[in-house]
Amino acid sequence: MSKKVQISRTITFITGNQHKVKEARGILNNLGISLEHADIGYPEIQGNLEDVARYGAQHVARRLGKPVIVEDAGLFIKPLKWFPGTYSSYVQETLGNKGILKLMSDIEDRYAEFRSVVGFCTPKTEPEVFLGTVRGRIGYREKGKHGFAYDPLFIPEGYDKSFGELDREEKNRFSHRRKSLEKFALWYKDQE
Ligand code: ITT
Repeated sequence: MSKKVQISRTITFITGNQHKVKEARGILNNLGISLEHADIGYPEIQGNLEDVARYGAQHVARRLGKPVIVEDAGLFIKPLKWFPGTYSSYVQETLGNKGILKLMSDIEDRYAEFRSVVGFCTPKTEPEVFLGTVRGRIGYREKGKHGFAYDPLFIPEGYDKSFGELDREEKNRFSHRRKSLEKFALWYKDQE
């Protein structure tokens, strides 16, 4: 069978977020893929996570002339009509976790999910996207020093601890990022 994409054991992850790089390395190294990191930025178009990841991956793969992944993630809170969602970066920088807790102070329904979409592209192929989701709830206060950004707020389903209270290895076992990257890795290996 002919190869659909050119397989390389090393892929470049384009992100400005060092925490994501550490998590992604932990996940992909276990799956036999090694990651290089480049913080070169890419245009983030208006749209959902898939749109952003698809466009970003294609843009950078063409520009660098090598296979790349990008990842667009967000926290989606149901009683806030899935806010902050695609505005998660902006909201983290402005309202922050304390602002989210304030918005939710009178709200009983705490359901939330983290979503991660990995976009993969090579210079000569069309982009592919892979979605990973983890269900959970928003706590009543920030808990834990691990992780980053929204982690101290988010308590995954079946747990009493927030992502902020789990070490990287434990978060990596079932996080949104684990699921999107694993889907990508399985698809990628199937290209051989
Ligand atoms: P990029 O350069 O890869 O875009 P970013 O930090 O801007 O890095 P995103 O747009 O994907 O990443 O993330 C939106 C926001 O959600 C941002 O504030 C992140 O810090 C936060 N976030 C993403 N993944 C998270 C996770 O696993 N735990 C907690 N917060 C997370």
